[in-house]
Amino acid sequence: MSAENKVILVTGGSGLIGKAIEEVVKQEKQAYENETWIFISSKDADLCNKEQTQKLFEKHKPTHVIHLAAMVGGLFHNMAHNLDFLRNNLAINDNILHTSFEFGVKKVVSCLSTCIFPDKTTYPIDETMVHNGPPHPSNFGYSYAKRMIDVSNKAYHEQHGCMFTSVIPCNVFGPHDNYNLQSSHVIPALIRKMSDAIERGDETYTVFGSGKPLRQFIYSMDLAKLFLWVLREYHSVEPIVLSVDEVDEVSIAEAAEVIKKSINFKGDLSYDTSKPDGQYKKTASNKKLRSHLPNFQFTKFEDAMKESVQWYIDNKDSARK
Ligand code: NAP
Ligand code: GFB
Repeated sequence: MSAENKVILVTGGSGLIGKAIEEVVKQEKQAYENETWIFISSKDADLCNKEQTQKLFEKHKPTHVIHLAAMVGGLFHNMAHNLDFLRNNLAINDNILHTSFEFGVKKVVSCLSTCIFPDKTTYPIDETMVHNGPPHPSNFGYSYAKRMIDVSNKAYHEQHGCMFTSVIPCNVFGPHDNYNLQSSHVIPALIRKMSDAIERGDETYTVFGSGKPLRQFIYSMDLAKLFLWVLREYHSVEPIVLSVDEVDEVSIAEAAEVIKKSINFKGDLSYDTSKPDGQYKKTASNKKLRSHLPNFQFTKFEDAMKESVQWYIDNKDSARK
């Protein structure tokens, strides 16, 4: 980005990824003194509400927006609330994109997810395949709302020349995650539940599902660095996958074993196959990212897990539960 003063509004700033971006911005503050960063939560504005969104933009007059705010959840939360995920995220996304257009925001970077890709597909999945068929039934509400971001970005670009783009992260984990067991993703759920099992002195812990599904997990701090690169150096409306390499894909069972080791749970893990597995795999190619950043180093999964577990242990009383 050029040197003139910028005001970067981060919606969803209080969440897992928002907090990681805030941490990285703090670390690099000296480098970008012409940037003012504003991290907001739903307490600052309910972005489902157009008027509150408008007031937020009037207050901060952002020149750039990183749009993270969304109704977000794991497999079980999505399965139980597909309509809410659809309506809330359609409303939030339309309010942010249209208000950004009305205020002449120079660039908006929004967030899709590798879980919105077609359920029946060839692998690895890449950015060109987002709309090539229906998503997995477990989270169709969230998926269609997210896909409409990409459609909207292209419409704003075609009709008004807006630089509205999006990134497609794989599954994310790290400090400041959501540990509420009704809505959380698998990694924070297992961290919290294994921590509780240790406190109770349990000798076994039951992981939901077969443990066989495969996932690519990116550490939130790595994703934050990539988000900043997209904001400053990526100038296309086409989405870009931000994921670890395909070889780094692990099974839920392997992830559970890494959590077990990191948190030092001495008991045995068992698997409750009466619980749903969700998507078996959603292997994404990060070839496009690698063509721009061939040498980007992802944090080793075990090291990132140790940091995430330690953060939870140090902050379990204040963590989002
Ligand atoms: P998160 O930890 O659940 O945080 C969600 C954020 O959105 C919070 O800051 C929340 O504010 C805000 N928010 C929710 N509803 C809002 C509303 N109506 N008005 C204003 N703010 C609202 O989410 P995350 O995991 O950081 O995800 C951030 C983005 O990445 C989302 O767009 C998500 O779809 C995407 N993504 C996440 C993953 C993942 O594995 N986590 C993977 C791929 C893509 P409060 O704190 O006030 O509730
Ligand atoms: O992170 P997760 O809930 O979502 O992972 P997805 C679900 C997988 O982990 C399933 C297993 O195979 C579950 O059976 N699992 C085991 C658990 N124990 C647990 C547990 O205690 N809690 C949870 N949540 N899972 C989501 C999408 O899919 O990916 C969302 O539904 C979102 O829309 C997210 O995009 C990134 O990876 O299956």
